[in-house]
Amino acid sequence: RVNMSGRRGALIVLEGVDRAGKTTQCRKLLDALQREGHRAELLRFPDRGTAIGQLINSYLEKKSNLEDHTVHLLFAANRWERVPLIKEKLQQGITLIVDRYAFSGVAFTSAKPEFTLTWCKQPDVGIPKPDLILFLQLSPSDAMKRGDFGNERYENRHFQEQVLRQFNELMQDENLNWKVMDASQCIDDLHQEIKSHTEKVMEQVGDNPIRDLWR
Ligand code: 2DT
Repeated sequence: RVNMSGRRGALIVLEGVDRAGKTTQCRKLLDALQREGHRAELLRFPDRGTAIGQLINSYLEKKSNLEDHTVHLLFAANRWERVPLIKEKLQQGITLIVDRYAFSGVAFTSAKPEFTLTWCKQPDVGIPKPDLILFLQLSPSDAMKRGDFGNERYENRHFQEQVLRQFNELMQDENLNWKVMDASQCIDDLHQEIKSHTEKVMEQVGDNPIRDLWR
């Protein structure tokens, strides 16, 4: 379908530590935008449906072990394999709501000992740059109150604290449009905030070219 509006879609990313409510908020945002007549679609990373995604899934479920650099590169490859689709949809005027992106990629790997932010960013340099990154902020103790972590890899308090530290580093980058949201508030208030930031950005993108992340 061609894009009659002359306006491209916006690339909206939701990030945050586990249990912050990203997936719930992505769905609510999608519903709200579609109800108002916008063209919007959801993506999530890792995308466990591809061949690479299946390798990642089995690693996360602890059914396989992968060397740490190797799995980092697989997560990045799992984004690159969706880049043509992402660009196509944005050009068609479809707004994309993305549940985790390269920021999770960098935050989770660089939370492991011996990894630098610089090394971790490299494989994602050049993927489409988000127009907006909503960071759902939740303290580790509030996250714990939402119930036990699951059984997947990375789902423990110590590691999540390291991850949060790495996200905080990434948020210092002023070339990116980060908005920090208080994820301890109720679902509907948080949704309204997310929706209003998103709609503002959707207006602003116009026909601006899609930029490259970290380049
Ligand atoms: P969920 O499917 O519950 O979001 O968990 N991760 C994610 C990485 O380590 N690197 C990445 O690039 C991405 C996108 C975060 C997915 C888990 O995988 C981690 C939690």
